[in-house]
Amino acid sequence: MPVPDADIHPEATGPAKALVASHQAEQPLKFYAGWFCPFVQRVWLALEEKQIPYQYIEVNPYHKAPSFLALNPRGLVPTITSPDESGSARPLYESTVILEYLEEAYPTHTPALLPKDAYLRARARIWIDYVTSRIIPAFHRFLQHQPTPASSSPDTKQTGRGGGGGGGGGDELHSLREEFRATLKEFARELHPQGPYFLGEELSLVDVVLAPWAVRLWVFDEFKGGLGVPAPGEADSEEEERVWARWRRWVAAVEGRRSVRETLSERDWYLPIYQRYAEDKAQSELARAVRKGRGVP
Ligand SMILES: N[C@@H](CCC(=O)N[C@@H](CS)C(=O)NCC(=O)O)C(=O)O
Repeated sequence: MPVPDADIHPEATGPAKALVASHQAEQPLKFYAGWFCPFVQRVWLALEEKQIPYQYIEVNPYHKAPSFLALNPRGLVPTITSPDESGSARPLYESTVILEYLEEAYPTHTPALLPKDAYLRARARIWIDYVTSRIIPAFHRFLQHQPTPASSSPDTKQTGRGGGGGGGGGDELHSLREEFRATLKEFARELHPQGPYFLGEELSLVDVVLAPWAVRLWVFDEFKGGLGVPAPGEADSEEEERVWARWRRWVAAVEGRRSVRETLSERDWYLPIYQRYAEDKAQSELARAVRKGRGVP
């Protein structure tokens, strides 16, 4: 029986629809993607930024078609194939592995998304890992949290569209919100002082790996009563004010990036997907891993 997650709008909409349409022609590099998936968006951003020719192939990864499992035994998007010298397609998966591969396999395609300097490259990898191992699990713990019966009195109800108001879901929801916000704050403290990007004026893989979640932060307003990042002038201290101002500048920079805008679909089609997470009904590998207290699968 298909998992509830399989119920996904079958194709990209909005700006991403046009981009998909312009990448249907046969190309050596095949990009097995799902329009809705933030891990896919990471790879899509790099392909677009670097202008690497690719053929976009829409896959519903929850159907686990045997032909797709033959490429990626875990049946996850993103997956790519690239031909060897004899023309046989070689598969690769895991978004961060694919991103590193694109950097190495297409050295003449600029911009380079990792610094040339070995120290700076290693530091970038620390923060790429931080995004996947800290920020994304905290995003999902907060999003998937359900109130225990004792904490679900009517005034602390948290889910449902617009539910939660400024309120709650009780202490647990509050601390998961804090925990998630703390991961963002730690990231924001590491941003280049002027930026606007993580390493400075130029976009890098550190920005690319977090951007898809940054443009999905609206899900917390929609389902969990907000994220609680203080509005300008409302932070508790000068240091907080400075850190959150820098965070907002980073978000604005990635939101404004052409590659980010053009790889997004219409919000209405993301809503039912994120509602399943917000009600903790999703059965994806990611949802189950978070439920079991593990990290990103
Ligand atoms: N660690 C993987 C995660 C990819 C992933 O979880 N993709 C989701 C879609 S957003 C998927 O294919 N899910 C299918 C499933 O959970 O069965 C990566 O970085 O590429």
